[in-house]
Amino acid sequence: MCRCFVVPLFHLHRVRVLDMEGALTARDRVGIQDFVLLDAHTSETAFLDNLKKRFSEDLIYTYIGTLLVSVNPYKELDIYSKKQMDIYMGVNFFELPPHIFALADNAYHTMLAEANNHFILISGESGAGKTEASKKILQYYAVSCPSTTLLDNVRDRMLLSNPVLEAFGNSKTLKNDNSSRFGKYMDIQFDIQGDAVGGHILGYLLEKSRVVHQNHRERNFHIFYQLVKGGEEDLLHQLGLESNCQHYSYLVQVWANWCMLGQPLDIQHLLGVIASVLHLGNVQFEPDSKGYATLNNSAELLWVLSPFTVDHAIYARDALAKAIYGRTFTWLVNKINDSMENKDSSCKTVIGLLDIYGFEVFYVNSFEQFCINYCNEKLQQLFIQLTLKSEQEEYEAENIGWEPVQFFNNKIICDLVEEKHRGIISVLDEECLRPGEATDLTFLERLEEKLDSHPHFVTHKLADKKTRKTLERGDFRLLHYAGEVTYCVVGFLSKNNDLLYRNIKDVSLQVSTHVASQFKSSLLGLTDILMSKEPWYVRCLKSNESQQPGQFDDVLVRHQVKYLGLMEHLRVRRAGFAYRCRYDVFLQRYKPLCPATWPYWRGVAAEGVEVLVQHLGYLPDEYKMGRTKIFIRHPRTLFATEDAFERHSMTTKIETCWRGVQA
Ligand code: AD9
Ligand code: MG
Repeated sequence: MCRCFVVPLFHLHRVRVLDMEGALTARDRVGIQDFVLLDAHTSETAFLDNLKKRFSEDLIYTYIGTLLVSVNPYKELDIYSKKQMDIYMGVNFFELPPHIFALADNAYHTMLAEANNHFILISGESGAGKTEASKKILQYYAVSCPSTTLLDNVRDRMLLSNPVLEAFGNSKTLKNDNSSRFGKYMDIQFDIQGDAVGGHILGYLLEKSRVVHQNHRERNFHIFYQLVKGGEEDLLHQLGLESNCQHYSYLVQVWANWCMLGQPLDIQHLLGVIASVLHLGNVQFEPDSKGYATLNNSAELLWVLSPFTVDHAIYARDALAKAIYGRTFTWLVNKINDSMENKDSSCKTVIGLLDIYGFEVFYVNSFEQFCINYCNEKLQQLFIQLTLKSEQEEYEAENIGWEPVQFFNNKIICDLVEEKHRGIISVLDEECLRPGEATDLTFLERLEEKLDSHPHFVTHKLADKKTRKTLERGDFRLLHYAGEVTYCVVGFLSKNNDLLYRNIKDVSLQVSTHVASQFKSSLLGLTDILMSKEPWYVRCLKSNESQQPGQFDDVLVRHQVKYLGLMEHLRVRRAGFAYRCRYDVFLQRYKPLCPATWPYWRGVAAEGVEVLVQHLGYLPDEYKMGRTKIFIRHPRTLFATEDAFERHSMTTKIETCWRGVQA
């Protein structure tokens, strides 16, 4: 029988099982817990092998330095209990196996120690696990941070805001049964003692078009099914609804489960509005003798008289339904904010959580995918700027020379979308200012004129012979950082206009603006919010397309590793120095390895470290002494030191045991 000693290693994020009979070590079996410590010339294949090895052992988290990579397991893992939270509370990042709680805890303690604001950027494609990750983080703060009864109320509301917003903003898509159809940024507010005292949410671009149209095998927003299938009989009667989803043109399938927040009266009104949207969907039109639309059934909760053709009337009906739903969603976000916002000034710092729709590629991609993918480009750009910036700043602060790293900068694609006059959004807005003349196809022609030689923009007309075969005449293709996406221009103008016909606006709504530009400015606002805070990253990977547990699709994961720039991030983290550690921490761990530092070093920690590494035989090229930290160039140097430490600990343990036996 083999005997194993499990030794959790400080800094190294790996639990090594020392197999006394020379069998498989844990490192071979469960992989390395931090990619920074993989071999210096890690290939993409080695990177994937490590992820896969860990995934097969249900170890879904791996670090790249302080960035957390998470692979969606598509099954419940017993790693999110209160007990697990307690284990991670206040423990050094590197002492325990990688976990979303470790990242949440570290952001929290750094925020307290440095009294500054932080944010956690969660990214990855649709279905990769972003929303689940953000919920785990929120739970961690709500459950683990110090508490008073007064605050429990606020925390409950913060937790409750999730299912409520998901009901109104999430839906089943082909990629994800619970896909977020809006972007969410949530500030969790902390007071000076570190109590979570409030929250504030910003919502981004709800996919309103889903109210009136869903792709084959997709659904409308959950709330409709929850109301129709889960609403009590009295309520349904009052709202004039039937408990049969098939009855409503805007709905296709069933959804149960119902959760709400707020005052009873608000809820009643809210449900009334939701019901009116359903009724609106059932309003049918017929042409009269002059060709004008007449209503052939009347909507009881909202109705409009209009000299429209039938097509125009349907368009107006759907536009009204989308606008009502969009505004209801904004109202709901405001209501939730009112209920959990901390109004007194005791709130000191915040941790922002960003969970935004992931990069999407469908068989047919429209305006919505264009906005969603543009948003992901912006976040990737921010990630590049902040990673390089923070790395560079740390080197400068520590007086260590900075060595530039080559990486793909997606700024060129962001510019392609957002540049003034020439960018796609500008061209779209200009076309929208030519009502009656401009069409989706003239928009495409304008793009072709302005972007004919752009390396990331292709259309049927601009493509070479081979590529042309893969493009329809009404398409344009963007070469995103995450891969190619072909967009069909149909509907771009009307969706960008998001205009309601004049008389409807007069009845119930105010003037609306072009959506893509609005979205662009709200993204710029978000970028400003994030740039003023310290970043933490969770990169979520989708393990397979069929949402099955235990399946690791190599091609799919490799693609995500590539476009999320994980290899580049690893290179940045390793630029010059793979590892760094504060002098006092380093000395505390390794001082037993040198007679001059054991059991105490009475001088300055930096000098103790210098004596220690000299004793260990570090060559001058292998490390640098910064202002507060030692920087080590290669993982192998650290591994050698760690091995020496393990041998030392083992010898000490055996000696202690032996003395015990003798005594
Ligand atoms: V989208 O861009 O909103 O379409 P997300 O948010 O990235 O997408 P989501 O968090 O909704 O994906 O995860 C999709 C599904 O994967 C969840 O409904 C869970 O069934 C599953 N999942 C994700 N993360 C975990 C996890 N840590 N443990 C278990 C998970 N299951
Ligand atoms: Mg989501």
